[in-house]
Amino acid sequence: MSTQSPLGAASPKCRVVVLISGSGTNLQAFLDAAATSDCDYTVEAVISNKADAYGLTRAQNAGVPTDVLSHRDFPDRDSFDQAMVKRIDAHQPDLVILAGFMRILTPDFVRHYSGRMLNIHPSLLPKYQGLHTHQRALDAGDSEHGATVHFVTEELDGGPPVLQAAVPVEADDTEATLSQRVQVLEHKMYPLAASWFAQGRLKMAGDRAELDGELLPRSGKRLD
Ligand code: NHR
Ligand code: GAR
Repeated sequence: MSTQSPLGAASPKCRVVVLISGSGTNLQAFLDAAATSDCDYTVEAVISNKADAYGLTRAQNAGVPTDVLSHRDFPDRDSFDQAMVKRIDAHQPDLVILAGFMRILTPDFVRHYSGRMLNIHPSLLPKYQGLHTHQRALDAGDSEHGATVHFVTEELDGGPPVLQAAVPVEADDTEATLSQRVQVLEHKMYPLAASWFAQGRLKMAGDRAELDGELLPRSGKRLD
C-alpha cells in the first residue's frame, strides 16, 4: 500500500472508511490529511449510525460519500452489524477507522475487520475503558490524562494499543476543558497512526501492535 512502486508508478492508496456518531472533529483531521497530495490514504466513505451527526456535513463538504444506518431500525446488534458490514465493504476498505463511533460492535463484526480496524479512545489505556473517561480522570485526581489509538478487538477498548499521548490535568479543569486539550492531541496522533498503517509499517501481531517489524510497548508508542 505504499504510494510509490519501485518503477516509480503510483500504486493505489490505502482505502479508509470512517465510522462516526457525532461531531466528527477526528474525521475532519483525516479529511484534512487526505486532502494533501503526499497522504498515503483516501477517505472513501463516512458512515454514521446517527442521521444528525455533524460529521456527515464535514464529509459532504469534502466531497466524500456518506451513508446513515440507524441502529434503531434493526431488532438487535447482530442484524445492525451485518448491515453495516455490507455498507462498509461496498467501499472495499483496507482500513476501518472508528472516530467517535458510539456503538459496541459484535464479535463477528470485529473478527471480519481483524487487524484492519482502529479506534481512538480518550484515556491512557488500560485506564478508563468504556465511557465518561474525562470525568473519571478528574474524579480520580489524576495528574495526567490522554488518548490511545488501538486496534479493535472483541474486548471493549482492550485491543493492542498503537499510540498514546498525554496532557497535564489542570487544577481548574472541567470535563469540557480537559476533553478539548485531549482532542488537540487526538487530531495529530490518529492520522499519524493511520498513515503508518497505510505505509504497511503498522500491524496487529497477536495481543501487541508492531511498527516497522518491532513489537510496540503494551501501552503503545508514546507520542511526546
Ligand atoms: N466494539 C468492540 N467490539 N471493541 C471495541 O474496542 C470498541 C467497539 C465499539 C466502539 C469505541 C469505544 C470507545 O472508544 C468502540 C470500541 C461505545 C461504547 C458504549 O458503551 C463503549 C466504548 C466505545 C464506544 N456504547 C453504548 C452501546 O450500548 C451506547 C452509548 C451511546 O449510544 O451513547 O453500544 O470508548
Ligand atoms: C473523541 O474525543 C474520541 O476520543 C471519543 O469521542 C470523541 C469524538 O469526537 N471517542 C469515544 O468516546 C468512543 N467511545 P469527534 O466526533 O469530534 O471526533
